[in-house]
Amino acid sequence: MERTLVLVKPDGVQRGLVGEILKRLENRGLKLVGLKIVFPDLSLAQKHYAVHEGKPFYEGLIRYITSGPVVAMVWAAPEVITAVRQTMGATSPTEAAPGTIRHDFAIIRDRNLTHASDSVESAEAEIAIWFQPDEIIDWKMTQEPWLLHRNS
Ligand code: 3AN
Repeated sequence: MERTLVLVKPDGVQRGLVGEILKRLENRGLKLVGLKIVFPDLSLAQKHYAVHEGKPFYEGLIRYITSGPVVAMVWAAPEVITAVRQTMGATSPTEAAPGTIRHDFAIIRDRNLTHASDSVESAEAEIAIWFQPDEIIDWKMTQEPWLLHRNS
């Protein structure tokens, strides 16, 4: 099943929004298969944001993500990458649709609370950066038939 990495970044943790973000993803019927709190060091931050290296905002991004604890999660579901990015909203909170996390809880792009993988390839690479394989739990959701079974 498709998987994605979600981070509640230091602003989300400091503002006490971990539960709210987790609840919204749980409410969508996604399966939580990995969860931990991490204080990212420089090396972890550089690996995570390697695609942005050299961009004008890179140094600030690294300072932001290493400025406090981050809650890292892995969620699984069909089309989970699209579903989670939809729940997060656009990168800039003022462009994010009402009802999305970034619209409802943030106001500027540089404090936009969350990260979510943008493709299957980046999801798998990012999960490997943040989690050891034995930290991912494969479990059967009892409500799965009511969420995922197709009619044909
Ligand atoms: P998203 O988190 O929506 O996937 P990315 O991965 O493109 O967005 O960007 C990662 C982070 O880099 C964003 N959360 C944002 O804070 C920052 N960022 C992206 N584009 C810019 C930009 N043009 N100027 C400043 N910061 C940016």
